[in-house]
Amino acid sequence: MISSILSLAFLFALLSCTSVASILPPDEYWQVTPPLNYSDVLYAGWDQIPVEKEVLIYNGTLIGRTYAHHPQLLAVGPSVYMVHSSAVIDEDSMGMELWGAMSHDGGYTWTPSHSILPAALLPNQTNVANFSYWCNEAIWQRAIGGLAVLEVDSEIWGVGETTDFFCWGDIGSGTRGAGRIARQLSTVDGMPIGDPCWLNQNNWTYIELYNETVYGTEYGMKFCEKADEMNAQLVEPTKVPAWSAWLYNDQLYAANNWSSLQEVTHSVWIEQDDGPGYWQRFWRDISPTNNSMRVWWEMTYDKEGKDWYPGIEEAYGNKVYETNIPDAKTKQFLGVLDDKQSRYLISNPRNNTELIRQPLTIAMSRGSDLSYKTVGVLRTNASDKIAPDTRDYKNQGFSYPVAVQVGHTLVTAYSENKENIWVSVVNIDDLP
Ligand SMILES: *[C@@H]1O[C@H](CO)[C@@H](O)[C@H](O)[C@H]1NC(C)=O
Ligand SMILES: *[C@@H]1O[C@H](CO)[C@@H](O)[C@H](O)[C@H]1NC(C)=O
Ligand SMILES: *[C@@H]1O[C@H](CO)[C@@H](O)[C@H](O)[C@H]1NC(C)=O
Ligand SMILES: *[C@@H]1O[C@H](CO)[C@@H](O)[C@H](O)[C@H]1NC(C)=O
Ligand SMILES: *[C@@H]1O[C@H](CO)[C@@H](O)[C@H](O)[C@H]1NC(C)=O
Ligand SMILES: *[C@@H]1O[C@H](CO)[C@@H](O)[C@H](O)[C@H]1NC(C)=O
Ligand SMILES: *[C@@H]1O[C@H](CO)[C@@H](O)[C@H](O)[C@H]1NC(C)=O
Ligand SMILES: *[C@@H]1O[C@H](CO)[C@@H](O)[C@H](O)[C@H]1NC(C)=O
Ligand SMILES: *[C@@H]1O[C@H](CO)[C@@H](O)[C@H](O)[C@H]1NC(C)=O
Ligand SMILES: CC(=O)N[C@H]1CO[C@H](CO)[C@@H](O)[C@@H]1O
Repeated sequence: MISSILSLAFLFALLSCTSVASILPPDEYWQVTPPLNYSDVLYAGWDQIPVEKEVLIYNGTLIGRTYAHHPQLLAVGPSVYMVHSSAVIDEDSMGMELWGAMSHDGGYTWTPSHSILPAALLPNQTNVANFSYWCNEAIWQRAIGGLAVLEVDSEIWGVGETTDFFCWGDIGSGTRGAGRIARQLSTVDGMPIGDPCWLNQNNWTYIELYNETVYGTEYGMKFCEKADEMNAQLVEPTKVPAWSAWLYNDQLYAANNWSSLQEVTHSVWIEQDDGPGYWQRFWRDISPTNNSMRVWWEMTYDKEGKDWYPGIEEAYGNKVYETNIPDAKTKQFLGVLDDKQSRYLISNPRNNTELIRQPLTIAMSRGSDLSYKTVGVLRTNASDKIAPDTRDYKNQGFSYPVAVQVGHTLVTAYSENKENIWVSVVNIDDLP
């Protein structure tokens, strides 16, 4: 295949000019045993990872807001903060809000989830109309998704990404990012403190009339005083978020100039005995047709990550290569344990065209072996009672994983059927 010949040429070029040893060819990353068993629809042939606790943070049906995805986590000592998106019916639909909860005990118990960034609606709009209504009326839908939780000067801030949908007439349909909105969270109960404020805006912010929503009329469209500090964190390789206005408004293609990529993972640092260290991360293939159903791979020697996205925002010229890691075309999460040696990939490693997002698994790559050799099931067998949406975008399964280590446990969060938000606490010793 042309793409693998090119990636081998690229790797060979790296080897010959820097004489490093431990760069694993991307198509050798997935070496788990036993291999994926496609006949085992729930477990894919793998064992369940023991979990210390499963906590339902947000029950969409119970709350009457049946859409929820994009959880994000931050741990500060034993406190864990979460933000996630919450919409009344549909994915990324008019009035989607940032919600969140917090735990004081390493993820075992949580406050009820509550609204952090209110719906961005014009005075004549409500968030209850369905997706087709807004499309038929040719009205922009302003939606806010979960992006990050940050600590700045001992303050905790929840950050949402605007993801605004258009769907009418000659312009077709798509998403435009209008910037990031943040709000400080109480370290006592996770509730919002003070007004929401912006980390960045662009021309869409005003075209979509955010200035005539509560963000203008009540909160004055103001930038956060600490916007520079937060923006600086959000370009650090270990913190670059999965989404951005640029990723929504433009395209980022892989090295084959064809595969459309989004939802970049955080980076992990790889030390080498016989060469310089480097950052490594993965991307999700979001190509609407001819999707590779594979995870995509990227690396850089630049310690500050200035020579790749988001330091560079270019559609072409990105050195991102296809791996052999199977993928259900869903968001994944890459992290490293506090030992700095054990890399974990939380994903739906099953290339099913039915878009059933289970099992949700954790695969491990340990020490100098960069391949993923062991894998276990974090969660599977999602409820088949799914509250209806009007976009047909809901999928059975567990998706949008994130994780953070707290002491000797890995606190993970994910969405069930894009409507419930769960946390699973896993003892590090129980990882596969
Ligand atoms: C694959 O899964 C199916 C269904 O669970 C099972 O019957 C079969 O024995 C498994 N195959 C292997 C090789 O384990
Ligand atoms: C969510 O709440 C609904 C309504 O009370 C209930 O039927 C459902 O079982 C709950 N879901 C979970 C996962 O507990
Ligand atoms: C609300 O007002 C805007 C202009 O401010 C208009 O474009 C829109 O059609 C109106 N109706 C709804 C339901 O948004
Ligand atoms: C917004 O700005 C981008 C470039 O920054 C440009 O491509 C786009 O056309 C602009 N949109 C409008 C409606 O002016
Ligand atoms: C909001 O911004 C738009 C675009 O710049 C402008 O046309 C409109 O007058 C503004 N609304 C208010 C209330 O300032
Ligand atoms: C992709 O496009 C770049 C120019 O932007 C070119 O240098 C490169 O050879 C192309 N790669 C493939 C696989 O076509
Ligand atoms: C599908 O993708 C492959 C690369 O992964 C490319 O070679 C092929 O031309 C693509 N097919 C179509 C129909 O675009
Ligand atoms: C899957 O869940 C259903 C109920 O939701 C239960 O009846 C069934 O036993 C579960 N299957 C497995 C293999 O756990
Ligand atoms: C969406 O809402 C409209 C009323 O505004 C209704 O006629 C239509 O059936 C709804 N569509 C779906 C798929 O629920
Ligand atoms: C490329 C790839 O991983 N293909 C697999 C996709 O899933 C089918 C089963 O549904 C496997 O047979 C393929 O090998």
